[in-house]
Amino acid sequence: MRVSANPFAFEFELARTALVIIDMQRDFIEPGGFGETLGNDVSRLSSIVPACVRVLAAWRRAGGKVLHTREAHRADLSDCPPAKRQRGQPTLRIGDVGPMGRILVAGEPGNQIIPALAPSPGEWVIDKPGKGMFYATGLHERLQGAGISHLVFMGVTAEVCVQTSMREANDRGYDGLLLEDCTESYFPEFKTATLDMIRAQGAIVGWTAPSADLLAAIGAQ
Ligand code: TIU
Repeated sequence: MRVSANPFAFEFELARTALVIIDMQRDFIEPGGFGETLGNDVSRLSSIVPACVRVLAAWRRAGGKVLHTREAHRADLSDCPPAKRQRGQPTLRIGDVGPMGRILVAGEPGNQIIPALAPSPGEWVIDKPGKGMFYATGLHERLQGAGISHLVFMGVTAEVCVQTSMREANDRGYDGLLLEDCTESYFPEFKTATLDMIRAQGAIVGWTAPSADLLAAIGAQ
Protein backbone atom coordinates (compact mmCIF):
# COMPACT_ATOMS: atom_id res chain seq x y z
CA MET A 1 0.00 0.00 0.00
CA ARG A 2 1.08 3.55 -0.73
CA VAL A 3 0.12 6.68 1.20
CA SER A 4 0.59 10.09 -0.36
CA ALA A 5 2.74 11.53 2.45
CA ASN A 6 5.37 14.14 3.25
CA PRO A 7 8.16 14.40 2.22
CA PHE A 8 7.38 11.51 -0.17
CA ALA A 9 5.15 8.44 -0.38
CA PHE A 10 4.99 6.05 2.59
CA GLU A 11 4.83 2.45 1.39
CA PHE A 12 3.83 -0.45 3.62
CA GLU A 13 2.44 -3.96 3.74
CA LEU A 14 -0.61 -4.13 5.99
CA ALA A 15 0.47 -7.43 7.55
CA ARG A 16 3.80 -5.89 8.61
CA THR A 17 2.35 -2.62 9.92
CA ALA A 18 0.84 -1.69 13.29
CA LEU A 19 -1.40 1.26 14.07
CA VAL A 20 0.06 2.78 17.25
CA ILE A 21 -2.19 4.95 19.43
CA ILE A 22 -0.11 6.84 21.96
CA ASP A 23 -1.52 7.67 25.42
CA MET A 24 -5.08 8.69 24.52
CA GLN A 25 -5.80 8.54 28.24
CA ARG A 26 -8.10 10.52 30.49
CA ASP A 27 -4.95 11.64 32.38
CA PHE A 28 -3.97 13.80 29.37
CA ILE A 29 -7.30 14.64 27.76
CA GLU A 30 -9.70 15.30 30.64
CA PRO A 31 -9.59 17.91 33.42
CA GLY A 32 -8.19 16.66 36.73
CA GLY A 33 -5.49 14.40 35.26
CA PHE A 34 -1.71 14.55 34.85
CA GLY A 35 -1.83 17.00 31.91
CA GLU A 36 -3.83 19.57 33.83
CA THR A 37 -1.75 19.19 37.02
CA LEU A 38 1.25 20.28 34.93
CA GLY A 39 -0.57 23.56 34.19
CA ASN A 40 -1.87 22.74 30.71
CA ASP A 41 -5.21 23.63 29.08
CA VAL A 42 -6.28 20.09 28.22
CA SER A 43 -9.28 21.10 26.09
CA ARG A 44 -7.15 21.32 22.91
CA LEU A 45 -6.43 17.60 22.80
CA SER A 46 -9.97 16.26 22.37
CA SER A 47 -10.25 17.90 18.93
CA ILE A 48 -8.45 14.92 17.34
CA VAL A 49 -10.74 12.23 18.78
CA PRO A 50 -13.19 12.03 15.82
CA ALA A 51 -10.35 11.62 13.30
CA CYS A 52 -8.67 9.00 15.49
CA VAL A 53 -11.95 7.09 15.81
CA ARG A 54 -12.37 7.06 12.00
CA VAL A 55 -8.86 5.73 11.43
CA LEU A 56 -9.13 3.09 14.16
CA ALA A 57 -12.43 1.81 12.77
CA ALA A 58 -11.08 1.65 9.20
CA TRP A 59 -7.83 -0.02 10.31
CA ARG A 60 -9.79 -2.64 12.25
CA ARG A 61 -12.04 -3.28 9.22
CA ALA A 62 -8.93 -3.73 7.06
CA GLY A 63 -7.64 -6.33 9.55
CA GLY A 64 -4.57 -4.36 10.64
CA LYS A 65 -2.74 -4.85 13.93
CA VAL A 66 -3.49 -2.25 16.65
CA LEU A 67 -1.28 -1.27 19.56
CA HIS A 68 -2.37 1.12 22.33
CA THR A 69 0.06 2.67 24.81
CA ARG A 70 -0.57 4.17 28.23
CA GLU A 71 1.85 6.22 30.29
CA ALA A 72 1.42 4.40 33.59
CA HIS A 73 3.34 3.74 36.78
CA ARG A 74 3.08 0.89 39.25
CA ALA A 75 1.11 1.65 42.42
CA ASP A 76 4.32 1.62 44.49
CA LEU A 77 5.96 4.05 42.01
CA SER A 78 9.02 1.75 41.83
CA ASP A 79 9.18 2.48 38.08
CA CYS A 80 8.89 6.27 38.49
CA PRO A 81 12.28 7.93 38.79
CA PRO A 82 12.32 10.57 41.56
CA ALA A 83 13.51 13.06 38.94
CA LYS A 84 10.25 12.56 37.02
CA ARG A 85 8.06 12.86 40.12
CA GLN A 86 9.85 15.95 41.47
CA ARG A 87 10.04 17.86 38.18
CA GLY A 88 8.37 21.28 38.02
CA GLN A 89 5.66 22.75 40.21
CA PRO A 90 2.61 20.59 39.49
CA THR A 91 -0.54 20.99 41.58
CA LEU A 92 -0.48 17.23 42.19
CA ARG A 93 2.46 14.89 41.66
CA ILE A 94 2.49 11.41 40.10
CA GLY A 95 0.89 9.04 42.64
CA ASP A 96 -1.09 11.76 44.45
CA VAL A 97 -4.87 11.38 44.62
CA GLY A 98 -6.79 13.58 42.20
CA PRO A 99 -10.41 13.70 41.04
CA MET A 100 -9.83 10.69 38.71
CA GLY A 101 -7.83 8.65 41.22
CA ARG A 102 -4.04 8.55 41.65
CA ILE A 103 -2.24 10.61 39.02
CA LEU A 104 -0.62 8.52 36.25
CA VAL A 105 -0.94 5.23 38.19
CA ALA A 106 -1.96 2.03 36.37
CA GLY A 107 -5.50 0.87 36.99
CA GLU A 108 -6.81 4.24 38.22
CA PRO A 109 -9.82 5.78 36.41
CA GLY A 110 -7.74 8.66 35.05
CA ASN A 111 -5.17 6.29 33.59
CA GLN A 112 -7.65 4.55 31.31
CA ILE A 113 -7.85 5.11 27.56
CA ILE A 114 -10.83 7.33 26.70
CA PRO A 115 -13.96 5.26 25.94
CA ALA A 116 -14.16 6.37 22.27
CA LEU A 117 -10.80 4.67 21.59
CA ALA A 118 -11.06 1.76 24.03
CA PRO A 119 -8.95 -1.26 23.03
CA SER A 120 -10.76 -4.27 21.55
CA PRO A 121 -9.96 -7.83 22.63
CA GLY A 122 -6.76 -9.03 20.99
CA GLU A 123 -5.24 -5.57 20.56
CA TRP A 124 -1.98 -4.92 22.35
CA VAL A 125 -2.01 -2.52 25.32
CA ILE A 126 1.45 -1.43 26.46
CA ASP A 127 1.98 0.31 29.82
CA LYS A 128 5.12 2.41 29.65
CA PRO A 129 6.88 4.24 32.48
CA GLY A 130 8.61 6.72 30.18
CA LYS A 131 7.72 9.00 27.32
CA GLY A 132 8.95 6.60 24.64
CA MET A 133 7.14 3.30 24.03
CA PHE A 134 10.31 1.20 23.79
CA TYR A 135 11.89 2.16 27.12
CA ALA A 136 11.45 -0.66 29.70
CA THR A 137 8.56 -2.30 27.83
CA GLY A 138 10.08 -5.17 25.80
CA LEU A 139 8.10 -3.84 22.82
CA HIS A 140 10.86 -4.15 20.21
CA GLU A 141 11.13 -7.90 20.80
CA ARG A 142 7.34 -8.31 20.59
CA LEU A 143 7.13 -6.32 17.35
CA GLN A 144 10.02 -8.28 15.86
CA GLY A 145 8.29 -11.51 16.84
CA ALA A 146 5.14 -10.33 15.08
CA GLY A 147 7.06 -9.37 11.92
CA ILE A 148 6.22 -5.67 12.21
CA SER A 149 8.46 -3.25 10.28
CA HIS A 150 6.19 -0.21 9.79
CA LEU A 151 4.27 1.88 12.33
CA VAL A 152 1.44 4.38 11.80
CA PHE A 153 1.17 6.80 14.74
CA MET A 154 -1.68 8.74 16.31
CA GLY A 155 -2.05 10.18 19.83
CA VAL A 156 -0.74 12.71 22.32
CA THR A 157 1.22 14.75 22.89
CA ALA A 158 2.90 15.40 19.58
CA GLU A 159 6.19 16.67 20.94
CA VAL A 160 6.49 14.49 24.04
CA CYS A 161 5.31 10.86 23.93
CA VAL A 162 4.54 10.69 20.20
CA GLN A 163 7.80 12.21 19.05
CA THR A 164 9.89 10.29 21.59
CA SER A 165 8.26 7.02 20.50
CA MET A 166 8.81 7.81 16.81
CA ARG A 167 12.46 8.62 17.41
CA GLU A 168 12.95 5.42 19.42
CA ALA A 169 11.25 3.47 16.61
CA ASN A 170 13.38 5.16 13.94
CA ASP A 171 16.59 4.20 15.75
CA ARG A 172 15.38 0.58 15.88
CA GLY A 173 14.83 0.44 12.13
CA TYR A 174 11.07 0.95 11.83
CA ASP A 175 9.49 3.20 9.20
CA GLY A 176 7.00 5.51 10.94
CA LEU A 177 4.13 7.64 9.62
CA LEU A 178 2.49 10.28 11.84
CA LEU A 179 -1.11 11.20 10.96
CA GLU A 180 -1.18 15.00 11.01
CA ASP A 181 -4.79 15.48 12.16
CA CYS A 182 -4.58 12.63 14.68
CA THR A 183 -1.96 14.16 16.97
CA GLU A 184 -2.15 17.28 19.12
CA SER A 185 -0.24 19.28 21.68
CA TYR A 186 -1.08 21.63 24.54
CA PHE A 187 1.04 24.11 22.52
CA PRO A 188 -0.01 24.63 18.86
CA GLU A 189 3.47 25.72 17.84
CA PHE A 190 4.95 22.48 19.23
CA LYS A 191 2.65 20.39 17.02
CA THR A 192 3.73 22.36 13.96
CA ALA A 193 7.38 22.03 14.91
CA THR A 194 7.01 18.29 15.55
CA LEU A 195 5.54 17.64 12.10
CA ASP A 196 8.29 19.74 10.51
CA MET A 197 11.08 18.03 12.46
CA ILE A 198 9.90 14.51 11.68
CA ARG A 199 9.67 14.91 7.91
CA ALA A 200 12.63 17.28 7.40
CA GLN A 201 15.88 16.23 5.76
CA GLY A 202 14.24 13.56 3.61
CA ALA A 203 12.18 11.90 6.41
CA ILE A 204 15.00 11.98 8.94
CA VAL A 205 12.63 10.61 11.63
CA GLY A 206 9.67 9.55 9.50
CA TRP A 207 6.72 10.64 7.39
CA THR A 208 3.57 12.72 8.00
CA ALA A 209 0.24 12.67 6.16
CA PRO A 210 -3.38 13.73 6.65
CA SER A 211 -5.46 10.77 7.85
CA ALA A 212 -7.62 11.02 4.71
CA ASP A 213 -4.61 9.88 2.67
CA LEU A 214 -4.13 6.79 4.85
CA LEU A 215 -7.85 6.01 4.61
CA ALA A 216 -7.64 6.30 0.82
CA ALA A 217 -4.67 3.94 0.74
CA ILE A 218 -6.47 1.25 2.72
CA GLY A 219 -9.60 1.64 0.63
CA ALA A 220 -11.69 3.23 3.36
CA GLN A 221 -12.81 6.32 1.42
N1 TIU B 1 3.23 16.63 29.21
C1 TIU B 1 3.09 16.19 27.97
O1 TIU B 1 2.96 16.95 27.02
N2 TIU B 1 3.03 14.85 27.74
C2 TIU B 1 3.26 13.84 28.62
O2 TIU B 1 3.65 14.05 29.76
N3 TIU B 1 3.04 12.57 28.17
C3 TIU B 1 2.59 12.25 26.88
O3 TIU B 1 2.85 12.98 25.94
N4 TIU B 1 1.85 11.16 26.73
